[in-house]
Amino acid sequence: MSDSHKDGSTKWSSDDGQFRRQVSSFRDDIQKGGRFEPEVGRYHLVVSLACPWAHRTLIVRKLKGFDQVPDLLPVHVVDSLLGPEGWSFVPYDDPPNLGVPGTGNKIPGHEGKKRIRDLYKTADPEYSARCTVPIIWDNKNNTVVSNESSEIIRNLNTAFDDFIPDRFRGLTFYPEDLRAHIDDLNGWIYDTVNNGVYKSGFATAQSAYEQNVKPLFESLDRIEKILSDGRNYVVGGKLTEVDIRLYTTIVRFDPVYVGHFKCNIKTIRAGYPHIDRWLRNLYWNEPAFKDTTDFEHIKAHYYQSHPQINPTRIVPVGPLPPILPLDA
Ligand SMILES: N[C@@H](CCC(=O)N[C@@H](CS)C(=O)NCC(=O)O)C(=O)O
Repeated sequence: MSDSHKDGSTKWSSDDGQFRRQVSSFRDDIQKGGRFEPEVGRYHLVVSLACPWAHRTLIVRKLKGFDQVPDLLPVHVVDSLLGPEGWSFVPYDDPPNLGVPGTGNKIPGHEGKKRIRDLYKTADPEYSARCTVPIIWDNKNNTVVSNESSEIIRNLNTAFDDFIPDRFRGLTFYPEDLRAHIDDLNGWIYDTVNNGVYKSGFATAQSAYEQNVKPLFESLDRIEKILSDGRNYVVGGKLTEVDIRLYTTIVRFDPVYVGHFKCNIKTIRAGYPHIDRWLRNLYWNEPAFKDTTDFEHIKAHYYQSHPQINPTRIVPVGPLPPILPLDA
């Protein structure tokens, strides 16, 4: 199941003031016997640290131990600013405070490419849709394997199991026995929370905004209730893709979505004590979450990249701290 809308639209807003996310175009998997064979030194992950969809892939990459194998799936981080030309590669090699090895554009053979768009155009000269992150780049065939994060994170459960240390093999965040439950949660959390913050923030009509911000907070109420028995993971007593996908929205909520996207009925820290406890546990106790979360980059991106929402491009100082300590 993918997260994308099925309407094929490439527009980001429509006549009724509603934000519509485009359908992802590259939808392959890395798998034995397929077009994209698992190999070391062949695939690259291109991300923005600001993007919640890309953030999912960074978390799974780290949880699966790919960072322990040189050249397994190197990460390339774009500049925080999303300009009129789309995402561009950072002009320096090691931007500060990354938490992941940022190599800019050091994809062998493509060093001259300044923008994500240039990679998409290499993969498909006819490509005319938005050039989104994350992407998995195949440097053997010079193409994009996938630009759909929900499918990338599923694929990474197994794609490279032959190359990673033993303890990471077989580790999956979409276990067989929980699939029906995970699919159900993913469905409404994607629509009302992950994408709900965007639909609220990018609405260009009062009615469209209210039609999305209210269901967003109803879903947060529902999640708060699920977590109110003190559990650390949303489903099945273990870390699953539900936690990973929810985390990347919730960690951005108070620093960005409350202000920039007008999702301000409540904050997480003051209004949702159980969601906040769940969030702090993941951030402070699981390095894959903390090490891939860069609040400066996140705030800079949102507040500076959408002049239609924030024409001054001023980045707010708070909230301080961006996330509360574990024992708050
Ligand atoms: N369905 C995609 C959505 C990815 C997406 O929308 N990424 C945004 C950043 S948060 C993007 O790259 N936008 C670039 C643009 O609009 O030009 C996925 O989950 O992988």
